[in-house]
Amino acid sequence: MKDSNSANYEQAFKILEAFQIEIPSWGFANTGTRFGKFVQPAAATTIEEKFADAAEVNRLTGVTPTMALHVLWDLPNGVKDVPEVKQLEKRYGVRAGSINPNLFQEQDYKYGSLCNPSPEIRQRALDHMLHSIAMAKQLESRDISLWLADGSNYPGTQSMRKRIGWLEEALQISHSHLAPYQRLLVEYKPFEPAFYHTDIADWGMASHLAQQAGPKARVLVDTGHHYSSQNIEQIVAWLLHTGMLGGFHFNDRRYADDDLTLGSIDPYQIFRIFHEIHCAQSEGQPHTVAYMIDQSHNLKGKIEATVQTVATAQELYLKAALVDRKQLAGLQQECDLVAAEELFRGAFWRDVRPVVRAWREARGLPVDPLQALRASGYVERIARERGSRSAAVSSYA
Ligand code: AFD
Ligand code: MN
Ligand code: MN
Repeated sequence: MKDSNSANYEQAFKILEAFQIEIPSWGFANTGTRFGKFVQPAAATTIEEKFADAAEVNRLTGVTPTMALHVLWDLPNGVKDVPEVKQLEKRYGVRAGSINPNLFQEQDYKYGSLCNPSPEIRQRALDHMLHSIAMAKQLESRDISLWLADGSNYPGTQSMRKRIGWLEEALQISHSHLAPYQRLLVEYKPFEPAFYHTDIADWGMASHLAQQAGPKARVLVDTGHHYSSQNIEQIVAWLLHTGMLGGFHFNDRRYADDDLTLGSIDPYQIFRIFHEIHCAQSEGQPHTVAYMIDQSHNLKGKIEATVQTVATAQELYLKAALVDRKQLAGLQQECDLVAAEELFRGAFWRDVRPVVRAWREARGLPVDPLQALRASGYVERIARERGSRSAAVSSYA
């Protein structure tokens, strides 16, 4: 990039200036797989520690001003915890971001929450949704980001159609409680923890549910929630075309929802997703697309992995933005396949790290956030301070 005129740098700086991504509170906590957990001395075990870690990531990267909160894990006492969160926002300079209801851990939800055959349990789940929306309002959070684990494990054990009806009703009621500025993001996932059917299994179901819930509902695309051959950027193109794209949970996966660091397996796919968004936005389609990370690493250091994902997202976002869309459209029109592909791939191969480093320097940020994290001693310090506590704590605390 350096060798071309400074206009390129100016263009790239403008693009980077427009990019922000939300980090998940649960990305800093001890987690694991169903086969066990490897606790990390530096893992956060309190909401304050999560805010401190989020503030460190934002200090290093400059593009993560909000942190997604999980209702049960971060606000266990519900609205009573809101004043503490507001204080932490001020103290650490990071805002509460999307609010994630938790309808998958309580024993009552064994056979489902909003889709449970028991009307009492459905009501309990709906009350949790409304409580989550109330908390979001008090925190002035725009997005209520709903992932529903509901489903079944064996054919014939549940009426899938009845569950659709219950879900439609619950989301309509939830939607009616949203403030004018709020949105309900409906996330889909084909499997896990349910293994025969999941009630919101794909983008079509999520889009239907969002459209019938009301005008402030949209679809949330978690990049880990697709079968390995799925063309995610095509799903994104459809959601952009129909105006139903609400945002993303970014991570990477080799099999499905492995929550690996973004771009660690298939960075080209994320580039193609961002390209669809840049195309739509350059054609003037007004989209408020929420970029959020959803990862929680069993092995990598929590903060290191978050910084890695943020930096990777920035680079891929910029690479995709620098595609010469006008020239590409012409080549697509002429069906000049190789030229179109070479232009497209060429943008992906371009090394934007120098211009990202220059942008960071111009912003007074560390040019290499990972290296700055290591040099800061932050992780070693919190490991000493938190070490004894975190060993005793179970996951998702
Ligand atoms: C799990 C689910 C889903 C959800 C996240 C946070 O698969 O992605 O968004 O937890 O609740 O990864
Ligand atoms: Mn997710
Ligand atoms: Mn997931």
